[in-house]
Amino acid sequence: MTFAVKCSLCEFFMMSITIALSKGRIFDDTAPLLKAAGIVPLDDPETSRKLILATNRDDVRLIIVRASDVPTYVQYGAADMGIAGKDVLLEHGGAGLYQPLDLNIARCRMMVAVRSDFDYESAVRRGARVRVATKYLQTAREHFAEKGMHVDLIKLYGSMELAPLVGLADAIVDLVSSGNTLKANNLKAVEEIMPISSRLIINQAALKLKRQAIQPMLEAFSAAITPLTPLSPYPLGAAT
Ligand code: PRT
Ligand code: MG
Repeated sequence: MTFAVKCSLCEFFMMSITIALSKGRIFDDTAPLLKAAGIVPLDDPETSRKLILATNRDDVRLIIVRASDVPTYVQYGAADMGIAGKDVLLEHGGAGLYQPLDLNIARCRMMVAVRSDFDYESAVRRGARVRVATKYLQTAREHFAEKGMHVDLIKLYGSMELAPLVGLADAIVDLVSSGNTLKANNLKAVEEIMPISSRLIINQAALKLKRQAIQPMLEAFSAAITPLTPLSPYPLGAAT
């Protein structure tokens, strides 16, 4: 009897899946992919205060976390899988994570931007030491090292666009999507570092132990991905 109970609990554990997601653009773009995999949350994360959301499937639940915390929950196995931006994954480093799919969602670009009146090209030519504010220290460090530029990096947690306006930094490294935030703050993009999209991430141990449950989801996600249309070049240098 005890053995039978233990076994069914154990089977349920082996088959049940926790998916870590962040609210906002990632959730919005993920909902159709989840639906394609037959998963529909029972509450709307935008209006619900619940951090654990049940779904129409007894064996699948969603946890709602900060975008930058998704890889940490998956790395330590508190979630079996999750969806995170490449920006976030580069900063995290990807330890313990399997990254099988680029979902082509929440697309944007990682860019260097400065005040419209700042002559970035001349500062680079002169070898001036440029002060750069960003939330993306790893990515920024690598980018400027590749260019052979000496920069002082200042870590911020948000609203990077403000930094050049109040003299905290000469430049920022931030994500740009429509360009409207740069425009509204009298900034211009001067370099594109890389295109960004969100990836499916899976805990490496969960992939082995729960393959039976994970594999069909992986296939459903994969089939539902919209093919990648290349982003058109972003206008650099011009005050946007
Ligand atoms: O907001 P919070 O501090 O909780 O975390 P977060 O900003 O990391 O989360 P969220 O939900 O805003 O973003 C989640 C993921 O969406 C990011 O990790 C990116 O992979 C992706 N993404 C896609 C973006 C953007 N586009 C984007 N435009 N993330 C942020 N932005 C911001 C950008 O930082 C800038 O402030 O939007 C502003 C620029 O937008 P435009 O349209 O004015 O150019
Ligand atoms: Mg945000």
